[in-house]
Amino acid sequence: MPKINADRLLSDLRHLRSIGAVENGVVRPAFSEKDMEARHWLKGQYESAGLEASIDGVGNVLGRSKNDGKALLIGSHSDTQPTGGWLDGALGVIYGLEVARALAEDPETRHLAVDAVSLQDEESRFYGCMGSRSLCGEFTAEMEADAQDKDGVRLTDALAAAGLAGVPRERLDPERYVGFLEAHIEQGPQLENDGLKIGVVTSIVGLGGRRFSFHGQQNHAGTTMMAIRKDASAALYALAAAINEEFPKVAGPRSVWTMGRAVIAPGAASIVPGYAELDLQYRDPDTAVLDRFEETAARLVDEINGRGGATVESAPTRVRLAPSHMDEGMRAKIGQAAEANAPGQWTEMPSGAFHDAGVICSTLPAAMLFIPSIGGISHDFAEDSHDNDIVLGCQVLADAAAGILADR
Ligand code: HGY
Ligand code: MN
Ligand code: MN
Repeated sequence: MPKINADRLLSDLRHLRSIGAVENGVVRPAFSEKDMEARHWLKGQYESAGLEASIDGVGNVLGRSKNDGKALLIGSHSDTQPTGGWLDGALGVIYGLEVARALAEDPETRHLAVDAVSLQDEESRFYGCMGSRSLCGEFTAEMEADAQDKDGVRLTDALAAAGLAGVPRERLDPERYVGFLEAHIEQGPQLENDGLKIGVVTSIVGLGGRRFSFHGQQNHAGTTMMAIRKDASAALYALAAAINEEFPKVAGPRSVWTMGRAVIAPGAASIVPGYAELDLQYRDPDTAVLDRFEETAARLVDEINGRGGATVESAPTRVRLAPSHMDEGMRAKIGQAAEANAPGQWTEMPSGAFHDAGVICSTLPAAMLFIPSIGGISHDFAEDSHDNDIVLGCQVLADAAAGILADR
């Protein structure tokens, strides 16, 4: 079976980490100067690995094998959260590069076709999984025209600044591929807590989000009696409390919801706020639960509007991402490779994080593997994994890739 080069793998991961490094983490939001620097570096690495490489019109970096026959696409995303960890996405991108090289260096597998990819804006600066949606023909002109980041930067301007305006956009050809493999850090505590080394992903959560905008009357905090106030922040707090009260009644066993962003304006202690915003994100493996969250939120909004104080409007912050199931045959190949490399130290598990595989599975058979996250921490500068777990995960992926391609 192909042997990955551990030193080369770790050296490339550490080089990618250095692009946008801040303390122990990385700040490389989609289309930022550091993001594009990383993408141009990756394009060079793909070329050095013998792949035909390109950066498409939304920033996806694609390295295509020159070998004949159906290919396996392997990768993830190299953009990061605003305060991102060094492995979220980057692990799967560099694994794709390393697996392409390892199979090319082994006489038994050098005829097999591995394409490598770094997808764009998985972390939703403008649109969650924009790059994989674009590859699958699911990023429409309307979505693009409306897209702007939390600071009001328009996507069209970011594309132009990154030198991508008018650049052709790639589309995945289902005839070319046997499937898509994505490796990722678990971003949770299960593998580490259970003393396991590999997770074979069974399903990926679905995800929805809404932004609530509160419109009140800005006024003096001393002379405006409580009975006549139209306090936008009071309505925000009331809605947030009601969500935390009502959502558990309609939730499933793996439901999560987060209100991670709030704006209260003008944000002064002696002013009754006239405007506020609250972002809500909710996730569940079951579409029916996501529907119930949306129905409950709509009911609570109506109740707030019925009170006569500040009024609230509700709008989606993203196109909902449906729950998805990974390909059984590819999962079995990952399981066989895990058993060969880490006997008894692997498990099948659902993903509470969303991933590009959850989009690409609508176009190609897709599967994922996880490696352990130290302390289960992610989306934080403290995110990390042990070197031996990183190296083991890549070897498992290489063996799984060889197994999948051998059957094509
Ligand atoms: O939020 C997520 O699940 C992914 O890490 N962007
Ligand atoms: Mn992430
Ligand atoms: Mn990720």
